[in-house]
Amino acid sequence: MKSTGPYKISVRTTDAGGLTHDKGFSICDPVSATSSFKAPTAVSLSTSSVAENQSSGTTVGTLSTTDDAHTYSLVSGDGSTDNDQFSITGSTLLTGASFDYETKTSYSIRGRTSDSAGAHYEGELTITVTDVNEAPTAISLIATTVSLPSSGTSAGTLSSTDVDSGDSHTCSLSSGSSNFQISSSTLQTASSLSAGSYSVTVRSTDSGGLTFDQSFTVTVKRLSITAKDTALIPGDSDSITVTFDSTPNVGSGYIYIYNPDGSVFETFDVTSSKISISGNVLTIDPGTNRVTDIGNYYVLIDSAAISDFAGISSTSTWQINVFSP
Ligand SMILES: [Ca+2]
Ligand SMILES: [Ca+2]
Ligand SMILES: [Ca+2]
Repeated sequence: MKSTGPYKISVRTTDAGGLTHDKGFSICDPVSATSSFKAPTAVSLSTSSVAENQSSGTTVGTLSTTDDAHTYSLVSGDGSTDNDQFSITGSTLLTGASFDYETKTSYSIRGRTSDSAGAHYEGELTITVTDVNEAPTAISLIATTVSLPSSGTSAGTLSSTDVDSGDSHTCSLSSGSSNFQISSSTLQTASSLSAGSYSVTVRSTDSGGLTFDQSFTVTVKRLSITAKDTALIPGDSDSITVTFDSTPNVGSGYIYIYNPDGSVFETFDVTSSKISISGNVLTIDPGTNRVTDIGNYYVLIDSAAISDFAGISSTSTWQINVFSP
């Protein structure tokens, strides 16, 4: 194989008087001179990941190649699936959108590097999206109606929604009230509440300290009596009825009717067949037991006998006057 030069030659000129002048020249082999322009053989990126939620136009990294003096572009071909999500300015690769790690974690692009002689190289690049902690987006409360609460009565179980897989949360009371407390993930009443609607705001804090607040309305339900039988005659076989402001539900316990002298006239297990409920009306059927004494009988109801009802513990709350017909 012949040398590729450069070749050095010297040229002499001689005039008519025999005087001379020498000048040196260098000559390159035109074939080997062209072959010294090596085509680029790779395109690489200084950083190939970008955090989610960054604005469009965020720098991913700087493109480089094995040769120098290049221009870069995105071209279609193998691996160009996500070219439309990026752009190139100079040698900088920029995002063309805000990425969401939870939706898509990896993007594929195809880039071309071209040198000044028109030679080029194309390669596939993978851009990964890195996860960033995001705030919880919701808090759910399974139940929001509380029946006959005392302190510590559950108002429901709290759970948090968060796009970050596997994130953990702690709930606390953001505002609202001394009426409630949180034990583990349970919202509880902090005192005995009267019937009505209560607002409470719960804050969920994720493992990264980001928070979300959500307000709930907790309805406290307590049955109250709107009408009751208060008069009987001796030997009366009528049942005794009591009407509540909404449908009572049988719990466990007893209803007692006392004689005027304070002795027990009859005891009814609320689950027995002598107690029936139709709509808002609870009926007590004394069966064959007939009142005989003239005077004021009174009724007591255990606090747990009927759900949502506080019971009757005062002898003066519900008296039935048995009078001479
Ligand atoms: Ca996200
Ligand atoms: Ca995230
Ligand atoms: Ca989170």
